[in-house]
Amino acid sequence: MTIGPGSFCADHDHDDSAWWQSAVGYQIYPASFADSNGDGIGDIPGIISKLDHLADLGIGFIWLSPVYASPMVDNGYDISDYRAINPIFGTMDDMDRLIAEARARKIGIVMDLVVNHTSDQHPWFRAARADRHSPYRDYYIWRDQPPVKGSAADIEASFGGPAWSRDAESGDWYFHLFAPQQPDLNWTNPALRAEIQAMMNWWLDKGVAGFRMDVIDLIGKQPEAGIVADGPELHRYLQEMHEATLAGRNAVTVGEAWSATPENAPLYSAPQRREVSMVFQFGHVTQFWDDKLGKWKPKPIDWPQLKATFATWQAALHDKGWNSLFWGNHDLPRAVSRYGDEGEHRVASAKALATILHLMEGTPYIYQGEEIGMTNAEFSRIDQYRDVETLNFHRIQLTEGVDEWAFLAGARANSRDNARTPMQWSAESHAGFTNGNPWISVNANYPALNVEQDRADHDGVFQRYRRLIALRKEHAVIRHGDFRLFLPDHPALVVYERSLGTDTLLVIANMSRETIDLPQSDIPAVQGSDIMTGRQVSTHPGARLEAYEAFAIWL
Ligand code: TEU
Ligand code: CA
Repeated sequence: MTIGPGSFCADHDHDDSAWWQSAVGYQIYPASFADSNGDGIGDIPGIISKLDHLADLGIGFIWLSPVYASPMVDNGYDISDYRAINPIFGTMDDMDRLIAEARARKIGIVMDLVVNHTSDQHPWFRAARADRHSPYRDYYIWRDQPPVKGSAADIEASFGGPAWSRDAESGDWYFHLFAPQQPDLNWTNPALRAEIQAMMNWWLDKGVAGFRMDVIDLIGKQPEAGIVADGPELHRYLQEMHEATLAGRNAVTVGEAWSATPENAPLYSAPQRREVSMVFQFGHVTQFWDDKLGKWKPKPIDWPQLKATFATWQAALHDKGWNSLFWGNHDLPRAVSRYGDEGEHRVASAKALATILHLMEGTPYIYQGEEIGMTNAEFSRIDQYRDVETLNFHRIQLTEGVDEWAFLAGARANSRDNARTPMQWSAESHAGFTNGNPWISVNANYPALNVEQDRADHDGVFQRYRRLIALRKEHAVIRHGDFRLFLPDHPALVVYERSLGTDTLLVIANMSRETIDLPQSDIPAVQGSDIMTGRQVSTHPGARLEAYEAFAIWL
């Protein structure tokens, strides 16, 4: 294991892997985590006050969603100053204190690096639109005419509508893959790239542990050729960035890459290529979206398909790169609502999901609230939503003839706001999140579903996560073992083996509401104790698994 000045290493048996291969990440969405001053918006002092909860869980680093200066059109993913903190979240002193307090608990802070685009309020864009001859003009992407309908450059923005908007000041058209208030940066400009690299070094020098790179697979875009993701220069930019900022630092980096495939993912994370530690890949998410209406018309989860995706990714990056492992984030529905059972079997299914994810190879990420099995927002009216994407698509799809109820059903399942309701800390008012009025409603289930309640349950979700995180640090086979899937076609059983040297771990989960007796199969038949709970379990044919029961046993 490499231990450098900026490393947040865990105590485990020694091998030559990087610190972030034994660490678990935890994502904080600051507006919804903990509010310290009663304005209804979570903030950095709030995060500091909850660090002991995270240290106790055992995480190695926090991925902090954006806290930079921002007009908050996209909740901070529209940055107007990369070196300033948004006053609603606190001050730079608070930020420095967060880095120090986290480090004292062996937790690294991973900043969200949003450099595909800036806010339209960023001084670069203000200068660019004010003066065609400004050196900042070329930091963005311009056209003097809108693209011809149906031509290659006629691209649709991710939040709906055309990706080209007219700038009233200069009269020209600028490119934006997200909201019009999020103009895309022109990465072909070397001066722009150097500014981004300098900014990254500034944060690294402050002591942050690394970066989560927002939609990083888009920076090599060539809009005129209709190329958006995975452009021809993408990997050259990432290698240049690594060389200029990360080389020799021992940081962790994770690139968000919706276009990543099992074939091209090693290009990012193979160690010798010196790009990023790993990418977030979304095959397991998008495979259950509608071909036409996308996330707004989700398909039911099909476990054989989902297992096949995981098995493919495990094999694709084993010894060739590194996987990230996640069920949710601030853009996705709650894990237990999407892949488990948010009703009767909430706790059991949350633990089963944790088990099957955390015992695979890769760096697992926990999205805030997942460690207590928080559920989707359950909003039923459009005025309860805050998310720009949800509100835009509501307008667009209703115009296109989709029924209000159908859209709301899709949003109920897949809107980004499902994961953005406030963290449920206690049974006190507003779930202990704030003394004021939360910016988005707290889920009504908080009196019975909160950190205090779940942590007190030794069979609860938190204790399962805590155990899984500890096991990863203890056992090299969990970090680096070979992966083998059993019963690929079984509709509900998830069974796999991890093996390294003489250690073999068998993981079994029933991902359904029914009781299942293990079928005759090639699963090794053993009896012994579950490594998570110590209770006696059996893998013999006929052994009974209750709804969402999950265990792991040494062979
Ligand atoms: O998300 C990338 C992105 O493409 C998402 O908007 C995604 O397409 C959508 O949620 C699926 O419906 C990143 C951030 O995670 C997201 O919060 C930002 O809004 C977006 O980039 C723009 O910065
Ligand atoms: Ca606040």
